Amino acid sequence: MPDTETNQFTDDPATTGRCTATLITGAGGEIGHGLIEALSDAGRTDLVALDLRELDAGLCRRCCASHVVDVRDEAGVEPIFERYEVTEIYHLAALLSTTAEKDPELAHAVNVGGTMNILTLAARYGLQHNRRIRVLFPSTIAVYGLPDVETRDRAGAIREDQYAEPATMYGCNKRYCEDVGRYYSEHYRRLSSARGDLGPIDFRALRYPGIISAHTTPSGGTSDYFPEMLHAAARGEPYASFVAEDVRIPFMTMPDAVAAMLGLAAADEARLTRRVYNVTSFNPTAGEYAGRIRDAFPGADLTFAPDAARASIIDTWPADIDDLSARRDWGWAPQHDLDAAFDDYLIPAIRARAGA
Ligand code: AKB
Repeated sequence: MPDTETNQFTDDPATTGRCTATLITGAGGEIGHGLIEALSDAGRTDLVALDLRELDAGLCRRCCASHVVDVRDEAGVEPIFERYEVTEIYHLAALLSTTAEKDPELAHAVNVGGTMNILTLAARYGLQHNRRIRVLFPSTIAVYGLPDVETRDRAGAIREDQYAEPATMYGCNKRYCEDVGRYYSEHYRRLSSARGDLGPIDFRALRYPGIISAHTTPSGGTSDYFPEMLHAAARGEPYASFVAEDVRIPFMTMPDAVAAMLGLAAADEARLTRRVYNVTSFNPTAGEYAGRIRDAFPGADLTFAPDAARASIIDTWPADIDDLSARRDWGWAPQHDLDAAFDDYLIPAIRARAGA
């Protein structure tokens, strides 16, 4: 896969020595948009973006370079590590749960093969340059596999060590990547006489719930019903939800999802009691979302036409997750509860965009 680089800076790293870089894979995706905006607004000038497609111009201007590269192609990704002194990686490239169920083998190649390439290169170049690269990884509530709806509804808020038996390819992919990330951080090459107390990378992961953005709509996820419903109503279009009114899973806003990843990245490793953390904020039913959306957009044509197959995915996910470990270890706390999500973020941002 050709690597077409768009370098915003004249001081080409190849001639002036290796610039440090914060690598963001899947940069053009939903979380990538929010993360690049937050990092560049915070003054970071070392953002190197990777995606399968060119970044939009606004995002590209916030990065010092952007590369069109397939994370499945190790030979295509490796030049990035040769060209830049990579210090931190946000590895966001992935196929989500519904897409993954349509092509499990492709999902494995992208979600696991792509992650293995990133971990392998981070370890190799980190060891070469005596730098332990920090890798931030978005895992998911899809790593949980509740055996049936009765167990799910009885279980309450799930801790990280409960029911982690995924029932989807996406969940299996993410669960494995969590484990191999921990291996690279704590157990790498156990038989090597040269191994130290810590592995060559500092891997940290968040088990994200559904994420709602005021600005973008995801694709290929099974939690997409809430963003699809909201943005259809904002456009004045009818929407039939593919999940039933009583479906309840944990959610958070995109600003909170980005803040959680930056908070975990900034945490003192010595304070972390685990490498994989739950984070969440609110968990109303799909019907409660519809009610709030109708309040904001009177007359919105929102109905429910459950897709049994997609609903069978979401029935294995928890209705709520326990994020006490994140709150205790590195001070996680969401900015938006349900009321603030609608009143302070979603509706004002959508109205402002409509006005513009
Ligand atoms: C999906 O729906 O697949 C994702 C997720 C919950 O991880 N948004």
